[in-house]
This record gives sequence, C-alpha cells and structure tokens, in this order.
Amino acid sequence: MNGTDHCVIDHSKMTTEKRVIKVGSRKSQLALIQTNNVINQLNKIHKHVKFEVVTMSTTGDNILDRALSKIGEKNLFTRELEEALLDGRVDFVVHSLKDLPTVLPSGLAIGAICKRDDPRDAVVFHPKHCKLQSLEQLPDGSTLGTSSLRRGAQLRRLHPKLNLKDVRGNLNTRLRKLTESDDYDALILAVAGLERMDWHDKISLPLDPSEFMYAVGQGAMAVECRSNDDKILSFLTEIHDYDTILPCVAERAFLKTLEGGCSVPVSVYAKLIKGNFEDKLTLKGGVYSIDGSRCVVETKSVDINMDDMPQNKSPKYDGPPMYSAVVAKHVSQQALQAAENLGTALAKHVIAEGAGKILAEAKQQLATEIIKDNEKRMKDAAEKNGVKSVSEETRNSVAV
Ligand code: DPM
Repeated sequence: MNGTDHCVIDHSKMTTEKRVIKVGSRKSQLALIQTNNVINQLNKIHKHVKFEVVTMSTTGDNILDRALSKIGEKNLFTRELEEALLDGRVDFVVHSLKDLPTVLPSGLAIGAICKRDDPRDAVVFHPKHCKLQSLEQLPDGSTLGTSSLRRGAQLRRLHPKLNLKDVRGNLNTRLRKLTESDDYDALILAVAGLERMDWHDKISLPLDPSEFMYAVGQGAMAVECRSNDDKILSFLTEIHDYDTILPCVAERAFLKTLEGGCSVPVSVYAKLIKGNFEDKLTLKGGVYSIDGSRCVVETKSVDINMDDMPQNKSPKYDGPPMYSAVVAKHVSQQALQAAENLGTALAKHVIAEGAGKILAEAKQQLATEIIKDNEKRMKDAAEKNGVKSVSEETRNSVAV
C-alpha cells in the first residue's frame, strides 16, 4: 500500500461549521490542479464546508516505462483511489473523465461531470519547429511522441510519412522529454490538460475534431463518489453540467458497448445543439486498427425533448439510476436514456460495419505485445541483476 499524504486546505474563510469532506487525488500537478478546481467551484456554493485533500499514487503513476495500453489493466489511474472511496477514507475523487473506465466498481458512480473544457488534441512542436503551422510542414520521417493508440492510428492515417514513438510520464515529464532531447519533433497532447497547467503558449496547433477525433470524455473533469451517498450526490449537483453530461453519457455508452477500455483505438466527436423546444445530440465515433490502415467512422443523432422532467423512477436495483455510470438526478432521465441509447446504437452500427473485428484484432495484437514485453523484461532483468530483479519485477506488475 502506498503512503498517503494529508493536507488540510481551508478554502473558506468561515470555519464555524465542522463539516469536513475528504477528497482523494493523484499526486501529479495536473491532478492536484483539477482537484482544487473542483473544490473551488464547490466552495463558491457551499461556503462553510472544509475540504481535506488525501493524495495517493496509482498504478499508472508508478509504471512509467510502458505505454498505458501495454500495461494490460483498465483502471490504472483509478483503482487505489476507488479502494479509498469504498472503504470510506475519502468522500469523493476528482478524475479526468477520460481516465475513468466505462464500468465502475460496484457501489461507485460518477456524481458530477463539470462543464467540459476544450476537448481537442493539440500538437506541441519541439522549440526548433516553433515556426511551423501544420504537421504537413514537418520533414518526412519526423517523430511524434504519443502512447495513445487512438492518436497513433489517426496520425498514421493522416500523416503516413511521420514516425511515432511512445512517450510516458505526467505532462511535466513529457514536455521535458520534448524540449531537453532530440527524440521527438512534436508531441500530441490534450488541450485541456495543457490549459489547466497554464501552458497555453505551448499549444502549437489544436487539431480540428472533425478530422482528428478526441477520446471518450476528453476535456471533462468528473467526480466519482459512492453511489448510495445521497448527501455527496446532492452536494455535487450544482457543478454537474447538463450540456456536458449528455454528450459524455453518449460517448461512454459508445465505448462501453464496444467493450473498449481507456486504451483502445476508439475516438469520438460529440455535439449538443440547443434548440427552443428540443436539443439535438450528435455523436460521431471511430474505431481503428492499430496501424491505422482500417477504420469505421459513423455518425448518429437524436432529438432530446426538453419537456421531459426529471423522474425518480425506481430501477431494478437499490441505488439511483445510472447511465454509463453517471448519476444525474437533476436531469431528465429520458434525456439521459436517449443519450445512452444514442451511444449504444452508434456502437452497434459500427460493429455491423466491421468495427467488432477491427477491435478484436487490436486487442489480440495488444495482448500478444504485452506478453512479449513482459517476457523480455523478465529476461532482461534476470540477465542484468539476477534473481532479485526478477522478484522486484513480479512485485511491480502484481502489487503496485
Ligand atoms: C487516456 C489516454 C491518455 C490519457 C488515451 C487517449 C493519453 C495517453 C498518451 C485514456 N488518458 O487519449 O487516447 O497520449 O500517451 C490523460 C491526459 C488528460 C487526461 C493527458 C493527455 C488531460 C486532459 C483531459 C492521459 N488523461 O491526453 O494529453 O482531462 O481530458
């Protein structure tokens, strides 16, 4: 078990009321910025509440030498925090929605999705290319840093003359690797992460999502809590953003139906267009082979009737109604259902168009790579340092 650090942050001037809410967070600078951002939003509404941030490392933070997709587990950045939620050490946890698996452990829910920030991906050029204005202007054979299968597949399709190279670590580490070495000509990163770090000036070129689609949930921060914790759920309502919830529920239903985790070559582009009487939700979704040579991309829309009122229909199980793990009691349940159905229908459509086979092959390819990778690592470790390193390696891959 990792050590946890406690620090009490009194975000309110008034300390008369004793209520303390414990908030779990990863330790990275971006994770803490996101956690404090949510706390600040809540503090504006609930002035007398005190928040205590409990930080911990997750598997994803500890394994830094492999692409996420090669670690072979789904809840890399969330598991340790979810354990803390389930045993009551924390009351809620702030995540990037895109790092939250579509199926959460039983007893947990997404209690809020904050207003979405810019969901686009962006190119961050090496300083030596600072004058360039498009990826086409890079010399053939230039190297792009990304460990995302989704980014990789789209880049291979759009820019076949560029090379790809894995890059891992938090944002600070990645940007250091870009600027302090000659290994990469550019990185592809999410605009939202860079902006939250106040690194607007590092964004060389945001990518148009109608050409380069983003990841499910990208750009939105989410709050995970216990699904039966009514107090926390209603406490979070004010920051739970209608315009963001519906696209994100549709996106997550798409990914869930495809049975994809966070590390599959699946991309989306969603839009909610508000009307006087009806909103229109449109979802475009893509599934790619890892080499980018094949893909299925389709679009579907649904009208969402604003007259539908929130309902407290009692579902089959004990907890609140959930749509792709999201609980939103203040939003029309029919609207949420329509969004979820849209994602599911789009997934079924792309599967019928051949996406199921593409994904199954991608997963098979990944599984083979994981096994090969692990065997090589075990062998290397044994050769280098003898038995001690092998046991260390086993411990790292099993218990971190
Ligand atoms: C997930 C992916 C990546 C993160 C895969 C993907 C990017 C990994 C990489 C699921 N999580 O996007 O296809 O490029 O090697 C992550 C970032 C943010 C949340 C950083 C980033 C910040 C933006 C946000 C890592 N998770 O994508 O540049 O809140 O959406």
